[in-house]
Amino acid sequence: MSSMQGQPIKCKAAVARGVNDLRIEEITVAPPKAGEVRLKVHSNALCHTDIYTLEGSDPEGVFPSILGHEAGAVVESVGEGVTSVKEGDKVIPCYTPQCGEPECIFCNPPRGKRTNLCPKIRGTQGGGVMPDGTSRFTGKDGEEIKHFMGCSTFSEYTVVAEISCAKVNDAAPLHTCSLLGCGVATGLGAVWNTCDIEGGSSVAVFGLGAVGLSVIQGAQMRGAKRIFAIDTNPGKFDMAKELGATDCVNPDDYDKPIQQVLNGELTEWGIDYTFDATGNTEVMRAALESAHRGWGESCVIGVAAAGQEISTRPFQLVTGRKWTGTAFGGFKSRSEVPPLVEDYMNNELKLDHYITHEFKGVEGTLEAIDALHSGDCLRAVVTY
Ligand code: NAD
Ligand code: AHE
Ligand code: ZN
Ligand code: ZN
Repeated sequence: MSSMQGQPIKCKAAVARGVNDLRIEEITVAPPKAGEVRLKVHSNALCHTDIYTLEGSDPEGVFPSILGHEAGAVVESVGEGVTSVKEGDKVIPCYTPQCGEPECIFCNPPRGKRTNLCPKIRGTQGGGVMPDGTSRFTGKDGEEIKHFMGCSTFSEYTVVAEISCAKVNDAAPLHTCSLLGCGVATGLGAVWNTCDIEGGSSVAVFGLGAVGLSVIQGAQMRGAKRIFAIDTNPGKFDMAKELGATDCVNPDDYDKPIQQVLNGELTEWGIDYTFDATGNTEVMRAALESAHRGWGESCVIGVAAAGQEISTRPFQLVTGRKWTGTAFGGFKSRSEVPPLVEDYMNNELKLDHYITHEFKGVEGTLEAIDALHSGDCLRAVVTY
């Protein structure tokens, strides 16, 4: 049994004190309550959404808080009634929980087969607290520090709901598998679950960060015949080609809107499936308008800054295009993340190429943020 079972743990965390104000501090992490699990975080891969929140762009962003939601961890202790994980288990904390309760229409068939959006703890999670409405984190003066996305993995220890814990293989390398806690799983799932593309389809991906590149990887694995990789940073094209892109396109090379290039010039009628992985609402529009006349489907993955809205001429939808979106690639976290880990361990899913930067210790989070801003970083993994 953990020597700290039932006791508060003092540890280091990167605390977001305010907009762009991230500080390394000692915090206290209370023991898990009923239905909760305390985790020793092993590695955290920085996701663009953490930065977006730190920059003050998320309407749900609250301060002070502990950000981070793409991680691998080990169970330190469990609260009353927890049965699905135990001390020592390796887990991927997931921001989309899966309660699995028989009455949850989002977790169960028939309709629940189509979604991963279990709402069981979404309200409290969005408010930065645990399901009972309180926080497990306190700062050095005893003040409350909020949670974030049900994960808060910019900390050596965190507390999450049991229903947010995907238990994975005991031999899983957590620093790589952390990527399956958000970005890479999202891109793969956008292709495999949300759009469920057919082999032989054409695909276009706008934005070649880890999310967009994993769309390419997923499309290639599904047998897409033509894959357009679009980015204003041509430095991203080599990796896109390695993963299966057939055409790399830089919108800055053209003097007309990129949708007119993709739909009408590079293709006659547009592209079967298009994905936004930039978070830019103008790009979302371009992605929709690049989709094929009659049946093209465009999937919003990117998270837009607060207050931004998307628009297009209704005619684009009248002529058969569909606009959709994805959260965590539609993967049901507890049942569908562990098989992704198995695929990685069996060499059926490649992940290592996304890790372009590695840092040590919670302090490394600050360096990881600088790296993510550099333009040549896909994922910066910090191992604590
Ligand atoms: P990233 O910043 O690493 O990559 C974004 C890429 O977009 C960069 O390569 C950049 O050069 C490119 N880009 C920027 N403006 C462009 C433009 N006008 N045209 C073409 N390319 C452009 O980000 P990421 O980690 O890959 O995440 C991508 C987006 O997905 C973010 O908005 C993130 O918040 C979001 N996200 C959503 C989910 C979800 O579940 N829906 C999950 C993870 C991440
Ligand atoms: N909280 C924001 C929206 C942020 C958002 O869209 N988050 C994505 C995950 S980004 C992961 O990197 C998401 O899946 N949201 C679904 C959910 O339930 O949070 C806002 O606008 O309020
Ligand atoms: Zn994320
Ligand atoms: Zn549910």
